[in-house]
Amino acid sequence: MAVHWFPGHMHKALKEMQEALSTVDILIEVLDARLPYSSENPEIARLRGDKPCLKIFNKSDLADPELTAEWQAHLEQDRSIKTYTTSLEDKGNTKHIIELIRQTCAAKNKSIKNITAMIIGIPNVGKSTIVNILADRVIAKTGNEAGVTKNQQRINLGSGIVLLDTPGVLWPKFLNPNSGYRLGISGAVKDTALEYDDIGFFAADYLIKAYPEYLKTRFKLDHIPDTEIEFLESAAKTRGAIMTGGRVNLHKICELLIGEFRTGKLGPVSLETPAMIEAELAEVARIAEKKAADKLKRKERFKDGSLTPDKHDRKEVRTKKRGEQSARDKARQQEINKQKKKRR
Ligand SMILES: Nc1nc2c(ncn2[C@@H]2O[C@H](COP(=O)(O)OP(=O)(O)OP(=O)(O)O)[C@@H](O)[C@H]2O)c(=O)[nH]1
Ligand SMILES: [Mg+2]
Repeated sequence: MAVHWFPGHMHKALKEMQEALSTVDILIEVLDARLPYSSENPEIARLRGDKPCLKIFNKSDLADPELTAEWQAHLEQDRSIKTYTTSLEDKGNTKHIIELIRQTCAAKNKSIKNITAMIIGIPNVGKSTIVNILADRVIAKTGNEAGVTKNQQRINLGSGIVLLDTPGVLWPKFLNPNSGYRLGISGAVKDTALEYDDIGFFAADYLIKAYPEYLKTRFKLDHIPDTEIEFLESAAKTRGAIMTGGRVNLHKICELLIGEFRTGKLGPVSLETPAMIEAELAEVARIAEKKAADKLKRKERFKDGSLTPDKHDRKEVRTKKRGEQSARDKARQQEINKQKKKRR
């Protein structure tokens, strides 16, 4: 089942962000360092216009450092993009964001004195945590679940900078379904909108190929099986995720695997690479092209009427039957008339 979560409050939050935009000088888009592509909201790119935007890779303590560096180099090939990594573990680094905000705004408008920065991004990526670190006090509510911040909140840092914390938002449809799975695995989608078995299978399939050694150590396995189902079964046995009767509790082992990924217990793991995304987007484009071509073909077939083949066939059969019936009625009437004549 594809992952999908775009409740009404996100639509409202996006609208309110758009309304606040005219009072904002710079956007700080917080991305998840473990999934820099999938955590980038296309709605935000649309909303942003030509406002300066800093892209912050947060939760870098949980991500694979080599892949984080690869992603930064990849995105910065576009010279207008500047990325910056940070994490809860590295508060000194996070504070450096204030300097980056000033520099980026000054580059655009030298005379700017008072700056409003809007912090935006997907749910549960650490926006409010960053606000608290920058403010040096707990001022915004944080929590390890998607959808903690419900409304915009203005925080005056003093010295001419105001931060605007915003609720996490996703977008109506994930064009690349794999991005939906990755967002689900990362914790950006509310638990009630997820099937743990689905995202668990997706995660297991990726992890046995990308990080087999981490799984071997964490789940005390002598070797890594070839398929995700075999891995989940072996892991369930070592972790006691077994139901009465001895069957494997797949739901439980999937939930456990996802939990250990989210808390970093598996090791520093990233869920995507630039090469993977390039291949997936090519596949998405191929499917979209095929769909469009099929639609065009269907249109061509029926351009002379709105009837579907079924309806059309049924109408032909009905007309034929009616014709046969009226021929039979006519013959019967002629026979009756003939008999009448004879009797006279
Ligand atoms: N390991 C790790 N955890 C982090 C980091 N930043 C935030 N967290 C945790 O991630 C969870 C979500 O943080 P929040 O700041 O509430 O996230 P948010 O983006 O404001 O979430 P919403 O308000 O729901 O959109 C909390 O449990 C934080 O402690 C980080 O850099 N590393
Ligand atoms: Mg928040």
